[in-house]
Amino acid sequence: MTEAAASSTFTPRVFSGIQPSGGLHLGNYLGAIKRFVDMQDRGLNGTPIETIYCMVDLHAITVWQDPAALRQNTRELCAGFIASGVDPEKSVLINQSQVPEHAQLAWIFNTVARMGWMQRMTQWKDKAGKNTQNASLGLFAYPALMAADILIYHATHVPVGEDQKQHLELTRDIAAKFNHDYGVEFFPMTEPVIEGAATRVMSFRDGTKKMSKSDPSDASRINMTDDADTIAKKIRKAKTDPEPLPDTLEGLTDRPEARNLINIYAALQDITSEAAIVEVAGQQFGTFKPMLADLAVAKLSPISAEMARLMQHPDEIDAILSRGAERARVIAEPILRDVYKIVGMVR
Ligand code: AQP
Repeated sequence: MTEAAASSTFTPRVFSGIQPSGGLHLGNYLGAIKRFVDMQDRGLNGTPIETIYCMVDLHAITVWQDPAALRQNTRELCAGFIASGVDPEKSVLINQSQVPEHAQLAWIFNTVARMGWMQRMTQWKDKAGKNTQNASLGLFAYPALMAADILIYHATHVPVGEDQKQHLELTRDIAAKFNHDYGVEFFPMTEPVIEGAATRVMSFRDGTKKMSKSDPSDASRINMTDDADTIAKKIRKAKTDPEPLPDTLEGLTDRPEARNLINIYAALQDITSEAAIVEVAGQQFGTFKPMLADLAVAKLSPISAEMARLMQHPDEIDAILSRGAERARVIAEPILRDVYKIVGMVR
């Protein structure tokens, strides 16, 4: 089966997810949610496309989550999606565990994926660390569940940050092996969509590490719930170097912290990093950082205010997720039924 043949027969559909494993941060917003909203509102290359966005709580529990915190983080993540512009009328907005077909298809994929594939995943190596014997089986199988999240909707496009590229390649490997083993053209060859100036937002403490929920240093990231003063303070204190900003991106080679701030500045304004560096060429960080802080506060404060308002109404959030699950299952149920038929399950 050629890739072109595989992808051309499927209705274009977008799926992506975020783990409720902690508070949302600027990396999640610029690398993922902001782009989810663009796809929902502008479609893919101008063509309208169906969009499904998910809080992946089953993924979150592959490392320990306090149950009360998980519930709170799931609702807060849903509020973050909506406050950022994901419209539950336009997009299907779901919590993963409320659509059981994800986990059901993941089991089938556990039998398709190979141990060697999983062992090569850098996220597995990073998160399990040296003590792999003590990591959960779920953490090891994480990419098979992610493949199921995507393929249970026959999703053709997945907007993600750079760090998820390898998992998307594995999703294609699983789809291709399933199709090959069962002699079908059932699953699409899903395309990752990794675009924009901020596909990899880095830590404010170390420009070689990605900004992450699990970084023990709160100063390493901007949380979407941070107030204006905290945002400004974190940007002011972000690690940089003593040189002024150059007039081309080449001038930022070997200056990862400066490059990170330029990428953030560009992504917040929806311009390219090339355009951003031209705009601020020659500035010292003493001038650039306050400008970046003002921009970040202007863009992020309305979102955090709306998140706080939505969090006053957890029942409404739960109702949105129930409705989303119903809509999602209309797509997922028949696909799972067909998978069981293909595999030979008596139903
Ligand atoms: N720093 C980042 N820059 C750009 N995009 C990012 N994403 C995450 N961090 C950055 C993108 O956000 C989406 C959801 O990520 P996730 O929460 O499911 O998992 P993650 O990548 O493991 O996020 P964290 O913050 O790093 O969580 P922890 O600390 O728990 O491991 C994905 O599209 C991801 O690319």
